[in-house]
Amino acid sequence: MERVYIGLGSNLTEPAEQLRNAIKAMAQLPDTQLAAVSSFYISDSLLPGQPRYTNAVAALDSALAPLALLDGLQGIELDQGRERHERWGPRTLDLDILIFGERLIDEPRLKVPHYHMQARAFVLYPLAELAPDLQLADGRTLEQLLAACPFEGLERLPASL
Ligand code: PH2
Ligand code: MG
Ligand code: MG
Repeated sequence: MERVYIGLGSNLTEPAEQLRNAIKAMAQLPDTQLAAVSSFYISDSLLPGQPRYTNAVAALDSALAPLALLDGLQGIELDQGRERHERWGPRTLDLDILIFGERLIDEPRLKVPHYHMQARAFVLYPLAELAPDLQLADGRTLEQLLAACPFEGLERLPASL
């Protein structure tokens, strides 16, 4: 089993409900257990002109290989109506593998640690709820990343799951 952190995001069709459904679906993945879920957070889209996003981070313990887990997550995205049009377009559900155990992965379909997480408050703050002492496989600590990434613009929802 390896500890895996997943970033969840949605800005279409009842985003909080999309996240709750995705969490239930991830708990049903083969050889995988749901270990923890962060609070939900709302923030503006990085791309202007889109609805606001709801984001969260989930911790899984999984015996799946990274690409098998990615297949499972992409299946959940499709089940929940994900359509891929423009890059960074609005979406019903985005499931990103942020961290996979101690691994550094550099494959065409999958780069881990997730290459944008270092500068995104909507990833780092929910992740810090679950793993404040996390160290990335490349040596950086979550504490260092948080110090360079203001909480500004994030709204933490009191009731989430
Ligand atoms: N995801 C994007 C683009 N912009 N903005 C927020 N607030 N949250 C997201 O998850 C997000 C975004 C593409 O992955
Ligand atoms: Mg994303
Ligand atoms: Mg994605």
